Amino acid sequence: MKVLIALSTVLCVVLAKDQPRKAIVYLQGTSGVSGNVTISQPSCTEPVFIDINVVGLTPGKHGFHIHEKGDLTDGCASTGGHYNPDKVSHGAPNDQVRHVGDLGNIAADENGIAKTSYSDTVVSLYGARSVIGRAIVIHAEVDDLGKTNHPDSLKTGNAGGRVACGVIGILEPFDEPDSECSSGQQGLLPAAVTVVFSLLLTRSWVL
Ligand SMILES: [Cu+2]
Ligand SMILES: [Zn+2]
Repeated sequence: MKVLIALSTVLCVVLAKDQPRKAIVYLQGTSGVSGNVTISQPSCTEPVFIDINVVGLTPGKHGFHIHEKGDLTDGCASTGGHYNPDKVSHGAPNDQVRHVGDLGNIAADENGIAKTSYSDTVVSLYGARSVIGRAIVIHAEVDDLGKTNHPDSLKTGNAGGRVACGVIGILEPFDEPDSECSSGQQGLLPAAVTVVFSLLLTRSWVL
């Protein structure tokens, strides 16, 4: 497993170095909640930066997650559960064990405005686990971060209904290949060729 992670990091560095990505989410809800979120990542080895602007919320904390599907055919209800490729328990953003989509809570002020930004080291816009095409969902209630005795605490954080959602779309188009999308032999070969070629190139410069 560690070898795989190291290998995918190498591939990532080789193929996608210094190619920043930026995503945009237009959030809409049925009860007047709206806003937008931008997710940017300078390169695939660096954390994402998430910038959130939402209005129309009830004052207080609201669960804020990435759900697995970008399907809004039945509003926020059809976005599935929290994005959880590792099939682990729900948690807080800073927990070792958490869903990839667990971004904790956002806090709305007395005017219903939530404006905040932070980084996250688990969410990524690159590779097989990219969150592009999935959905961001804001909940009616506070996410308990998996820390209460409620039966849903370790599944959803018991954050209640879904008050707004939007699909994570591409803001700045990118054309470069995605490192992990070809993590089999098809991907390893060109990567190996790139490494060998750049080594040869370096040597010929030295000589
Ligand atoms: Cu959620
Ligand atoms: Zn979760």
